[in-house]
Order: sequence, then structure tokens, then C-alpha cells
Amino acid sequence: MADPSSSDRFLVTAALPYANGPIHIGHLAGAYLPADLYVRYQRLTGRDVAFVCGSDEMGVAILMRALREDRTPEDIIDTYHPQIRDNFERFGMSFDHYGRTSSDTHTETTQDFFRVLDGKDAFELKTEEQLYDPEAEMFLADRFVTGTCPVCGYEEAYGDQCEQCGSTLSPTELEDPRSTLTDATPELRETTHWYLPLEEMQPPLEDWIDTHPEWKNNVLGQIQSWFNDGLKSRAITRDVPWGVPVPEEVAARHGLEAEGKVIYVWFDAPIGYISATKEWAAQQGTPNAWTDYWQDEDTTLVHFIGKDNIIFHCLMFPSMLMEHGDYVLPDNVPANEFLTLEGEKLSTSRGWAVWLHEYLDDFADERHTADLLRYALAATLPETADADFRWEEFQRRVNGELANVFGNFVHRTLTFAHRYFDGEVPPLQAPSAADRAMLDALQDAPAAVAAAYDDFRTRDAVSETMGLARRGNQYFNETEPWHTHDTDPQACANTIHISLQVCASLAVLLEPVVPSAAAALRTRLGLTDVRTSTPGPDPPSAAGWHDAGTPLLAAGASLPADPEADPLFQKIDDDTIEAQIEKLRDRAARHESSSPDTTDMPDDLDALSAPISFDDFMALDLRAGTITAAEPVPDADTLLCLQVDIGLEERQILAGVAEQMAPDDLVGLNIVVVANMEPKEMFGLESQGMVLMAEEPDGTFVPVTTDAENGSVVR
Ligand code: B3M
Ligand code: ZN
Repeated sequence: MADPSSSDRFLVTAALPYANGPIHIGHLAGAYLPADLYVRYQRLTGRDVAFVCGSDEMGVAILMRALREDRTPEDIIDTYHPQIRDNFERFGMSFDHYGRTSSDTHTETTQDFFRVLDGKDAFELKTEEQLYDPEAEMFLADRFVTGTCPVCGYEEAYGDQCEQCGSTLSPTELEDPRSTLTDATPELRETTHWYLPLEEMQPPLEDWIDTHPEWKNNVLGQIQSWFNDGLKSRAITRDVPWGVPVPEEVAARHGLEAEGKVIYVWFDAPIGYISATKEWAAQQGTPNAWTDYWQDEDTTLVHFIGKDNIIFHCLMFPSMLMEHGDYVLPDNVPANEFLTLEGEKLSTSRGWAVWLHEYLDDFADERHTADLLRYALAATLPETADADFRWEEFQRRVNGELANVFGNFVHRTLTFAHRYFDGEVPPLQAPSAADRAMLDALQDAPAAVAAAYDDFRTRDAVSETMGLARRGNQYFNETEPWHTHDTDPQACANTIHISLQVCASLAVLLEPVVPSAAAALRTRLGLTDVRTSTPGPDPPSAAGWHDAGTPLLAAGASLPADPEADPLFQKIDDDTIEAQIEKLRDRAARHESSSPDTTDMPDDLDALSAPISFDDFMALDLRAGTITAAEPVPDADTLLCLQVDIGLEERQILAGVAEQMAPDDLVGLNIVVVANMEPKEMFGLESQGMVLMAEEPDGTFVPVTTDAENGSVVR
């Protein structure tokens, strides 16, 4: 199969995570990991892909967390947005752009959209009685109210959704409602809101969904049950103090005041995909290019989400897009079911989750840290039904599959090539039946794996790919190069030639799942001219996905790696796995005995580091100093450039705190400086030291301050 032409344009989105807490494996398995694998695969085929995501920063979920912690919503999003973005990067998420819905572009885009729909009279205005908390003096939208679910009787249902039975609710439908802010029993008060009349949209939505029989059954099933119940009008504005404001002129058009009214988060959040695409296009220097992805019928639009977001992406957002008229509709919404953990439902409030940043820290010493979780999770995705993540299964996948199958195959192949063939690709001559069978299997692999990715069968794609490594190992065993080396050197050469070709193909085909290990393998093979799976153009000569069915290495080519090179993967020992299980159980136990208000995040601290000697400590020159000036660093979002008086001299220090602290917060602080750091250049500026800061478990930096005179030694 030939690579598709570059006019195949894909716009791929992954659900925007709320910036009110860290990412855990449930999020990864629901939307992010399958999206990243799909996108990387598409890029390797040479298709034109824009992959966008961003933080969902509006709405009641953010406001609630802020109120509960007595912080501002800005403070909450400014804490979690950079954390989520950076941890995604560490995990290898290859977004073209990761935006945030507090951006000006997003406000404008959302308000424009709202204005256009209002201008087309796509909305209804209704004045109705809504729940009002007389103590908090606020209308109780969405999660500000809990009560008994009218559908299943669950007593802790929220005003927007019952987490027990999944029903979408409105606050007035709850029985025995209570304010989550004050526990008060709400009163009814009249207020006017904009509604999206989904019942009128049902016929066109049904016609459109009928054109997509290929969608996943779990998605079509949910949509059908919504249709069976009959879609209902949904309020798309709220009376809460946080959100994208209703544009004044739109309110005025209806003789209303915009004051205090914001657009419902599920109206603005999907528009976040559009804003992110606009920001990306602008950064590329082609500000109008976003329209190619959103408004040109040739685009394939794919939304990766978890199953709790199906209605919004399959019915509500499409009806907004239809009403607007200028936009393409999604081609597929491959929603996943839920991931459970060690047999139990994931729950952030019970502390039953594996948080991404903790995994990345705990496993930082392993080779290809992110790849291990990517592989184990990708092999366990809840694609058609809920699936369970178990630490022992993780260990089995890493040790039994990545290390024993893939890693071992690569290791023995390269070892033979170096030991017996001078580190060169030996020639293939007069291949045997076994050789030809292996080459045939190799030839079939790219198309088979591609078919699985194209069908959103990510798990199958991963097991098909690992199947090639397994097949390679079998072939190696069958052809016994350790014997043929003495008895039939050409047969041995053929085995190694073909095994090297299989390794090279794996270095391409495994790239979406284990990008770090695949890159390491390409280095060992000296395989350079291949496409990348990350954003950015590739040279036209670069080999791509479908070239991986044919030999990628020329006979005689030399292999750069050391024959005794470390294996690609290390095995994970039992203690490491037990420690993770224990950590999980400990945390759940602690959460059970603590107040529910503080339970939403991992509360444990970093483990203590290995001991150092007294001399190691004394090698540090720590000095008291005063920050005399602080300025942003052009092009570096995270850095501030500080001038620090350390008594003996003035130092320029770059500190990665710009996302949390304003320059004014820092000037005048008496802090502690590591004064004997080697100078380091960043963004054209020299940094001559470090300012000590404590990092709280939620990622907040707190400067270490002292009253000592500048220049005093800290020890
Ligand atoms: N933030 C809900 C969630 O994280 C929401 C997704 C928005 S996608 C446009 O499940
Ligand atoms: Zn319910």
C-alpha cells in the first residue's frame, strides 16, 4: 500500500482536562494515550495532522475547587495548567498545540460563536425558577448542588450529572437538593438563560449519526439511548462568577443585562479545540490555516474522549457546529470506557488512582520511563468495555514483553551482528524457506497494524506490533544462528540480515507506543532517514510507515552501537511493584480517615533521597541574598531573570517560576542562593546560580527566605 498523499488532512483532539487537579492513568487511558498513538501513527504515514488539546479552565469545576480552598480561580488554573502541560510533555504527548481556555483567543472565539448562533436565532431564552443559595447569595448551577438522583436514587448526585448511573441532570430535577457551598436547602428564584433547543436538533442529528455506522458500538449505543429518551433543551448560560462572559450586545439584543452571566462550560470547552487550532496556526506564521482544518470538507476530524463526554461531543457540539454552518463535523468520536485500578473504580476523592507526575517521578530511574506506562496502558485500554490496570500486570508487560520479547530480540540480533559480522549488516543470499517466511511476515506488518489504528483498535495495533517482535524471536530461535555460524555461515548471515531488518521495522512501527525506546533503537541501527512522529516536517526522502514492510537497512551498512550496549529495557523488580501497591493502599486508608474536603489530590510528599556525605554537603556554597530586580525572559514562558545581591557581588539568576510568580512578588525577598553553580546559558542569558525554593506537593513554589545579612554562608 502506498503512503497516502499529503492532502489527507487530519484534525485530532483529545478532551481538554479540567485544570483543577493532576492527571491520572484513568485520563490517560480514556483519551490521551490512544489519541497520541493514533496521531503518531498518522504522522508516520505522512499524513498532515494537527493535534490539539489544552486545559479546560472555565466552569464550575474550577470555581468549586477555588471556593473550597479559599483561593481564586485564576490561582487554581495557574497552578494546574503548567503542571498538566509539563507532565503531558514528559509522558510523550505529541500535541501540536496545548492551549488553555482562559486565553483571549478562546474568549473571542467562544463569544463569536455565541453571537453567530444567537444571530441565527438558534437559541431559546427561557425565564425559569432555579435553585438559589440564600446564604452564599448565588444560583446553584451544576456541581454546586447535590441531591438524590431521580433516575437511580443515588443520594450524592450532582446538579449536572449522576455519577452512579451516568444520567445528565439539571439541578431542579434533584430530590432533596442541598448546596455544596453551605449545605443550605436552596430556594427557587427566577432567572433567564439561553438554551440550546436540542429537541429540535434531534432529527438532523439522527440523520447525521446514521451516516456513521462504523463508529464504536459503545458510542453508538449511548447515542441511541439518548435519542430514545428524546433530547431536551439545555441551558447554555449560567449565573456564576467564573466563565466566558455572555457578550453584552447579545444580551442587549434581548433587552437583558449580561452582567453576572457566563457561557456554560460545555458550550465553551469544545470551542477550545478551535481556539487551540487558531493559536497553533498563528504560531506557525499562517494565522488563517486553522480554517483548512475546521472549515474544509476534506478534513478528517477525530475527537478522543472518555465515555462520560460522549453526549457533549456527539450531540451537543455537533449541533452547535451544524447551527453555525461553517464547520466540519466529527468523522469519528472513538470514546473509551473507564479504567479501573486493581479491580476497583478509580476515585480521586478516595485517593484510588495513579497520578502521572508521581509515576514519572517514582520510575524516573528506569530506562524509557514514559514508554513503560505507555506500553502497559496501551495494551490494557478500556476500548470496548471497562478494563483493569494492575501493577503486577504492568510488571508482566514490561518484563515479559518489552524486555523479554522486544528488548531481547534487539539485543541478541545486535550482539550477533557485532560479534560475527564486524558491526555491519551482512548480505542476504539464497534465503531459505524460513527466511522468506520471515520476510513475508515483515511485509504484511505495516498494513495490518495500520488497519487496527485506522479502526481505533489501538490495543490490537499494539499487540500486532509486538507480534512482529515475537515472530522475530521465533525466527531467530528456529534458524539457530549460533549453530549456523559454524556449519553454514551464509545461513547465519541471512538470519542476522533479516533480524536486523525486523529490528529496523520495529523501530518505526513501535514508535507510536514507545517513542523513546524506538529512537534509541534507531540510533543503534544507524537508521537516520525516517519520518518522525512528532510535529514538524520531514525530508521527502525519509522512510515512513509503509516503507517498514521492506528492508530499511542496506547490506554492508555499519551499525554504530557498541555490541555490549545496555539492553533497551531494564526489568522492574518485585519490590518496586509492591511499593506501588502499598502506596495506593496507604493513601486510600489515609483518605478514609480524613475529611472529604482535602482528599482530591495526592497528598504524599516526595520520598527522601539517598544519603550524601558531609563533604558532599560542604561542597555547596549557599549564601543569603536579596532579589533586587526581576524581569520576564523574552520567548521563555517559564523563566524570570533575577538580579540578586549576594553581598560579595551581584548575580544574574534565571528562575523557572514565571508561571507562578509575578516579578513584583520576588523583588525585595531575602532568599538563599546556590552561589557556586556552574554558570549556564539559557535563551541567550547567563544564569549564575540558583535560588532555593520549596516545592509543595501540588507544585507550588515557596521561596526559602532568611533574615541573615547578604553574603552570609548558609550551612
Ligand atoms: N473538561 C470534562 C472532563 O475532563 C471536560 C472535557 C472537556 S472536552 C471539550 O472529563
Ligand atoms: Zn443516578
